Amino acid sequence: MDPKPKDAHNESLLKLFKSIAGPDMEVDWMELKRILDHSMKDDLPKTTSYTPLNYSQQNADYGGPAQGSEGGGLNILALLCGPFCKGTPFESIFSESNEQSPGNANQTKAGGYIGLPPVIVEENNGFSKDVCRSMVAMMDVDQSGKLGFEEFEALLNDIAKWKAVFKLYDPEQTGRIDGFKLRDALNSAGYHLNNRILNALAHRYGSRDGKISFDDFLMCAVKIRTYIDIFKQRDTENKDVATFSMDEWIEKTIYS
Ligand SMILES: [Ca+2]
Repeated sequence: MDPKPKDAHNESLLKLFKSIAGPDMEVDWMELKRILDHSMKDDLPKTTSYTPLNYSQQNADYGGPAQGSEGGGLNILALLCGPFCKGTPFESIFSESNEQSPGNANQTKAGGYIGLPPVIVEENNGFSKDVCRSMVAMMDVDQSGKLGFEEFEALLNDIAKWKAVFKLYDPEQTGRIDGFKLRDALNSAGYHLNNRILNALAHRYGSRDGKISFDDFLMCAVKIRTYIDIFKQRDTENKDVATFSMDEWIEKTIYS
């Protein structure tokens, strides 16, 4: 038996790990984001825009860049905060925004909505903070808050496997797969889940047009893997039954 190939692979992985981790020899979520953004930027979808729900195309009038760039956020704030801010220095902020767009200004005679630009979801800033944090939390067996070499190696192995699976169902490399392919993709990754779970995952990780992007798929897979592992640690006799106290359950799942 010749252990060389594995050693060589291990050696280069250790080198990579050291360069990412720095002197503390552990990878935190920001370091993970940096390396994932760098090495997988082509696997992520580009910026995507979604047409607003109930959007009436013939009434399309974006109502000027100022409103558009706020995405209606200030109006909602005014609605929610206006009454609470009466008599405070913040009152003027909300009353100004009210003047620009009084109550029903967004609704046309035909009942269509104006002043609503398409929803733009920025997907070109790399992996989300949340995905990176979750990946660290879920692989962080010793709960140090960061990934040591073995934890990092395990994560990279999983990512490599899931990336290969994702590519199978995204042959044109758009960075997104159809939600209805999620079952097949997860089956290929070795996870056989019932319809209720698959539906929940499609709602949780899908976008408005029912697509699931690569980083969301990774998150979904990490989560499934982690929760199955937590369960199996307690289901030692393989009976599909595990027992936790509430404290234990919260402790096992909260850092995820
Ligand atoms: Ca750790």
